[in-house]
Amino acid sequence: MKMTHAAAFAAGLAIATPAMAQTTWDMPTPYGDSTFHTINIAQFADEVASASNGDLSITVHSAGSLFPHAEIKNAIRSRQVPLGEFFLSRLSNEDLAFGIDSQPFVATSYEDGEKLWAAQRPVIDALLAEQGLKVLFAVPWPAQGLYTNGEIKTVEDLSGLRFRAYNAALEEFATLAGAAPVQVEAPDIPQAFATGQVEAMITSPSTGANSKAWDFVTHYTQIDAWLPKNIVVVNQRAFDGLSAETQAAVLEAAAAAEARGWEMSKAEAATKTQIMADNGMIIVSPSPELVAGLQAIGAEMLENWKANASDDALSILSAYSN
Ligand code: PCA
Repeated sequence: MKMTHAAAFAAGLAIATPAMAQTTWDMPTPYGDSTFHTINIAQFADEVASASNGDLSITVHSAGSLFPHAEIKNAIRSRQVPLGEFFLSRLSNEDLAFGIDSQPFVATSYEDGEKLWAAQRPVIDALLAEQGLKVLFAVPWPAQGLYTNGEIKTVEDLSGLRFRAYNAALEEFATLAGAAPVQVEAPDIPQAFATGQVEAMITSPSTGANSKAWDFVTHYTQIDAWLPKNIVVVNQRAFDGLSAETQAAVLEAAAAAEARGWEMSKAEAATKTQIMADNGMIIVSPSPELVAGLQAIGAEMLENWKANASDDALSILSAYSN
């Protein structure tokens, strides 16, 4: 009797509850939970779970908790994790095509950012496919601005500052401005300022507000210099191992996440700048002298970029300029 009862109970449960998750994927990101990108990928994970009827469940691991930023791409490549998010232009040491969105003043509006991504995507798709990686989507950070103590009136005012950097382009930028670049991951920014490791930075209002920049700098100068992107990538073999229905669910959720992420980014620019102002930061427009000096640095960087870029990378720039 007991056995029959248990069996009937189990059968009833199987009917009454939705299908259990068959596959669980871990998804690392370098950025913290309050970052809009992380909120967006958490929603992507939710949508994949519901659209696949629980067949695929994705667990987001934020703030570099599963893999350090520098290792995420290779962790996906070697199938230590099936998918993940990272800062696209960090791959520019592999091919400069990855870094065009972090070149100053190439694309500074969302409209131009979209055009640039359309030109960049086929090249990025092909480069990552060679490594067994499939692009799911990419989302830009808001335009990058300058955080300092005191007002910066000309590029010369940046001279000698310990300058936080997040990729090679920003290192080059800081160096050309006469500053001293120091690589610091986004979650470590408050600590790096508190300990004096860095004293200025360029990043979005999102990262500025999330790191409570008002605790360590007085001024935010809206130089709106570039719109760098995060990218979400899946291991092709892991993707191929999913059922056709689940693959379709992932691609559909990815397209939705890309569209939603760009809108979130646009909204962030204003709301996070306001939060910095509300917390006492002085928000300034750059002086014409500062703009001219920054543009001269950007022009020099772009010449360097062109001189070292692959033909595919150069094709992005010509497609974008057309
Ligand atoms: N925030 C990230 C990347 C660009 C941005 O706006 C960071 O500062 O690391």
